[in-house]
Amino acid sequence: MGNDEGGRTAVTVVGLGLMGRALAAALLRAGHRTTVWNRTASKADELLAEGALFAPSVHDAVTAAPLVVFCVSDHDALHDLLAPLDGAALDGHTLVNLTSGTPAQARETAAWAAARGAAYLDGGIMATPQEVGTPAAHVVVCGPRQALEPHRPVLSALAGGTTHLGEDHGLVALHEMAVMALMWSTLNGFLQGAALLGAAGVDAGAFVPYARQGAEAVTGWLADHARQIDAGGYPVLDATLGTHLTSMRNLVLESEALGVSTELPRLVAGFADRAVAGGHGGDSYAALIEEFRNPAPGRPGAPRSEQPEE
Ligand code: FVH
Repeated sequence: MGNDEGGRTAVTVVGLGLMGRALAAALLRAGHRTTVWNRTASKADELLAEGALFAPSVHDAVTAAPLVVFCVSDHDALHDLLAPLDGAALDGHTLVNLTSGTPAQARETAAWAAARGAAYLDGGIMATPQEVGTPAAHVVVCGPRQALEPHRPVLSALAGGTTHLGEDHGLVALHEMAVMALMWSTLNGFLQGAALLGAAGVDAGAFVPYARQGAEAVTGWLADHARQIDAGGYPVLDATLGTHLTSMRNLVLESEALGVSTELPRLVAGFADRAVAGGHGGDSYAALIEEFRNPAPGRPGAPRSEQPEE
């Protein structure tokens, strides 16, 4: 199941959605003997034309290579595929799971695989399918480092780099969530801005140069804010949290006046309101971290013992 007579390294990809097809194509381009499997077999057609081998079952796909990459919709789908496999199929194989999930799901799957003799690396590809196989893509994995090292050369076909985040199988899922939290907040801010400007007859396209400038400014602030968060002190950097709060309240008022949703602006101002009330009005924006880390009693996310009595 290792190298074939031509010296090509064997690798399997299970799941040929948008991302799985891009992964398999990059492995083929790098010259690896690539076996694929997908529930809907027709999604493999282009890959077969490029030299991929289609396995008749997940069992055959797994046993075809020492390294098996899974990339399906979610962990339920992953479990459907893994459940019928036993130690005879899995023993000695390394499973790299690029399916998104929660840290608990990753740890559970790792324990399940270990009980069947397989090494499990939970992974994530920080890229769009179009970027896979280029330096713009980056692979992150977690789990036993010794399981990664023999497979680094094959994984290097997928991205410009592969980073091992740590032994804890939950770390990749947590990093993915942290990045998505940032992206969704950024996109929601863009949509709020586009709705405001749209109410004044300004196209979203005209907003883009200003939105980009704002997003780039925020990008530039991240390292300073991270230093303050890690140090636990928030000396003002540019504008105080109190100054931000005044502008946030204006945003709530103007959204209301224009008939645009005030849900997001009120949420944002609510965080700042509480932090200012807690004495952080003269601090930098990074002081808000305390609202995220320690939700006040009664706020969503606060430990249940701190919820007010009904
Ligand atoms: N697309 C992206 O940009 C990203 C970026 C970073 C993270 N991901 C994660 O990758 C996982 C797969 O995403 P995807 O974009 O490839 O997703 P789809 O194109 O929807 O393909 C889904 C595949 O999963 C198969 N599948 C679903 N349910 C089952 C099941 N019960 N049994 C077997 N296979 C299943 C599906 O098969 P089929 O519908 O073609 O038969 C596709 O192969 C995902 O976790 C992202 O969060 C993507």
